[in-house]
Amino acid sequence: MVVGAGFAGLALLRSFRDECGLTVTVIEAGDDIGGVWYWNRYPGARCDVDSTDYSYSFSPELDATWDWTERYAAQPEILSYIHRVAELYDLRRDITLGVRVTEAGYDEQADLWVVRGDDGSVVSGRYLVMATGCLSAVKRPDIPGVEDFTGTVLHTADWPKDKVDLVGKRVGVIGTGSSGIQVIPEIVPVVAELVVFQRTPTFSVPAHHYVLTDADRAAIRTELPARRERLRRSSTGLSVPANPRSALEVTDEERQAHYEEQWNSAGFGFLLAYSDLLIDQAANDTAADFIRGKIAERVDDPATAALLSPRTYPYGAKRPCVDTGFYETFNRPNVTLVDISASPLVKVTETSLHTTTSEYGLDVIVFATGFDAMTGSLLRPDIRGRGGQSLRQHWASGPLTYLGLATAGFPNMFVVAGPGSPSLLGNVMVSIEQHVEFLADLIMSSRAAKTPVIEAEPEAEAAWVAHVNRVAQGTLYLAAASYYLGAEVPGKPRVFMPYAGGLRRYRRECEEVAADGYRGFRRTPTAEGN
Ligand code: NA7
Repeated sequence: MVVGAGFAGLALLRSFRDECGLTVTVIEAGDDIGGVWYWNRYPGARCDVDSTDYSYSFSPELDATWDWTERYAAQPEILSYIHRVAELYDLRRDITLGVRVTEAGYDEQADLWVVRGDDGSVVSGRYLVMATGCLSAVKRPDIPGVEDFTGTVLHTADWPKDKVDLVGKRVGVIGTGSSGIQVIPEIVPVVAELVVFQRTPTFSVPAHHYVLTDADRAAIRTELPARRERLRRSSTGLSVPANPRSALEVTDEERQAHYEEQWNSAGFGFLLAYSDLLIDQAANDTAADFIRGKIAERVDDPATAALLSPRTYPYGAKRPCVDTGFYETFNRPNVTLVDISASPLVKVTETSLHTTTSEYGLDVIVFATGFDAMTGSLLRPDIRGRGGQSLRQHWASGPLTYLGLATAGFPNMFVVAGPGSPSLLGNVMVSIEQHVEFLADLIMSSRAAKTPVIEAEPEAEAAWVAHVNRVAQGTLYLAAASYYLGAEVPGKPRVFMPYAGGLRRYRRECEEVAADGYRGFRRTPTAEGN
């Protein structure tokens, strides 16, 4: 059984069913497939990674029949792509839509997972793969009085399917992460007034988005196999080359010229301008200063530019953004930036949003406040492993995984793109495909050896968690209150969750584990001896 029919769930279904010959059922909470790309329908939603790189690599047939229209695909086009994949591989027949998994328990006698849905349905199967996404459990801040608001309340990650009319409205957007940064410039031309409530400023660089021409597409097609191989072997899964040099080993002039060049083309890859931006504070400062300088150039009012300039954490330590016209939005007369770190939001009334110092009359409130990241979608259902132990209990002090894929005491349960994997720190598509390949091989080789029950050994899990922590210690990631660190939800354990060693190193670790007879996984026959 697979939970979730986003990119990960669909890749699992195709691989496990069509390549491994397993019987697969996918359970999906949404009324349609697509995962984050189903739910995040807000205006301006688009991928931050080049469409070509943010697509499946398993099928030349699929590649041959699909052409992206833009450098970064918008949400509707990504969803169309997902629908195309489902059609091409006849995936829908094994997907149950509109059922949210509420419980999953391991039956130790039968060695089966028993999964319950919110519609009362019960299904069971030998393997349970959680493909529920690392950014899918929607986070709605608990501001008193929201239910009294007579206007419209929206969340970017749960945007209505029907068109929302924002023309001539007074709109407040809370949050300036990737979603806020995309939705704000998109809606500003039509709204009467826009009030942006910012708690922490974000580092954003220009996306350099453009419509692909026939010539672009022809070039992409020609280089696709080599590009895919490059991505597969890279540390980030991005096609922007990583500069191996230190930011501190070049002259100020040379560095400035390089940043300028990257600024004018790299998009998300700006983070790869030098090799030590995420490990050396002095190196990071050079990039952060450069970006702050650009913000000052793009925003007319110096006080607003200062508010939009991050100063409390290193560039890249929180998920950096790419934008199209975000900073310029604040030069419009109908846009106000409110610093809610200085004056926090305190309440909502029928017509207004209140901070400690002011009241803002609004027709629409947009929460762009993100997710309970990485663990949210895994801990919202009640998952119980051996001896009825709950995952919530097992992970009470933070997620414990082996390779980010399995957790001790929960045999035959796997996670794709979960905590402990590098998925959030690079192109998630490359991680997803690597995880799916690894799991397919692990499961099939275990079944062939008549040891189909697979469980992470506690020692292997402890060693991996320690390794993930050790790798993070050598980076600047720990210097920001980010969702990588569990800081996005009050009371969440402060543990660095993604694997910061990069995709290349992670893939090598997985290959070594496999070559070593899947070291760290205990593989046994079923209780019934099958
Ligand atoms: P993010 O990146 O988590 O951003 C959420 C934003 O909302 C961020 O600016 C937060 O400020 C703000 N926020 C969150 N909770 C609150 C509360 N309670 N009050 C005020 N402001 C709040 O989510 P996105 O949806 O933008 O992007 C998610 C991912 O999608 C992104 O990383 C890409 O991978 C694509 P904070 O920084 O916490 O102070």
